[in-house]
Amino acid sequence: MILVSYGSRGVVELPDGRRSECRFRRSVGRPYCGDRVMVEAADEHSTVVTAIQPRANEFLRAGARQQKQVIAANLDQVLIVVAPAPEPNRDLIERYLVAIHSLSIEPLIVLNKSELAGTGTATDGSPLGRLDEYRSLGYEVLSTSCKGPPGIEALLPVLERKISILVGQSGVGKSSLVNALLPDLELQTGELSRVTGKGTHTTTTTIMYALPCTGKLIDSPGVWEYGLWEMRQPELAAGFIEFTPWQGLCRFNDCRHAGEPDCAIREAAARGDIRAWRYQSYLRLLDQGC
Ligand SMILES: Nc1nc2c(ncn2[C@@H]2O[C@H](COP(=O)(O)OP(=O)(O)OP(=O)(O)O)[C@@H](O)[C@H]2O)c(=O)[nH]1
Ligand SMILES: [Mg+2]
Ligand SMILES: [Zn+2]
Repeated sequence: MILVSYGSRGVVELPDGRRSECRFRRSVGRPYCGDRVMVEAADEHSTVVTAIQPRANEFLRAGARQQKQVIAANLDQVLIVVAPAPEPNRDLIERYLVAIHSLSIEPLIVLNKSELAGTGTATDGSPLGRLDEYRSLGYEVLSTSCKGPPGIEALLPVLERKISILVGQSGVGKSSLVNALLPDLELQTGELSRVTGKGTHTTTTTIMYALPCTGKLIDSPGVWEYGLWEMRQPELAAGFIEFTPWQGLCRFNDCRHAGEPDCAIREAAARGDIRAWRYQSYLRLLDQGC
């Protein structure tokens, strides 16, 4: 399994658990974090990837220049990390939920820095104030803190025996969570920030770690905006899971739910059967080219 991939080189975990530096051959293609690969010994200390196994899934994003970026492969679940500071951008959680739904894997929402939460976010329409509404839609929402109660205990059972990735805005504490979950691991975050006194150390590479509980945890670079990669309208609508009971009930089979007559989904939103802010979010994502 590939733990880190940068350019034409990376680190691979061998079947016996040892780690080895490896090179990628251009003819084999570039493997990504989480890829299962075949390797050959190159010399005493390094290996060469000779084949990449077919992927169960690829977690993608559209890069800054609208190019396809593979963040990681073969995931079991994605943990969307949010925090009271920095506050999530509008539609960020929706974008992640839609992308994760399209891979048929489990999303979880993690409110980190939860010791800072508590005042003024309950009903003000901010993404954080809506965490209870995500819960009532059926999503699992967990609270953590790396600086005090409730700590990170809530994550332990959900990470067991799974390959999980932490995603979210820069500075919400993804690397701090990894650090807290792997007390024996010398991560640059924490140590480095204490030394430089800068307070933060931005992650630049996606890295997979082995958890003591036999799961794997991937830390990823924070984003400013999560860009969906080539999402078509039906996929987008499917990612809004509460639309499901009304799918197929619109007058037009190819209804985009954006103002067409006799649109069951728009009517459900007008009645309040679909939350208006979720429907508005759908319309914005649709407008942005889905
Ligand atoms: N108050 C508080 N601060 C936290 C908590 N978790 C992390 N931090 C702080 O938040 C800052 C950013 O933490 P990181 O772990 O580097 O954040 P990140 O999400 O990995 O950021 P990127 O790598 O840029 O994506 C650091 O100064 C941490 O000490 C928390 O639970 N509470
Ligand atoms: Mg980080
Ligand atoms: Zn419709």
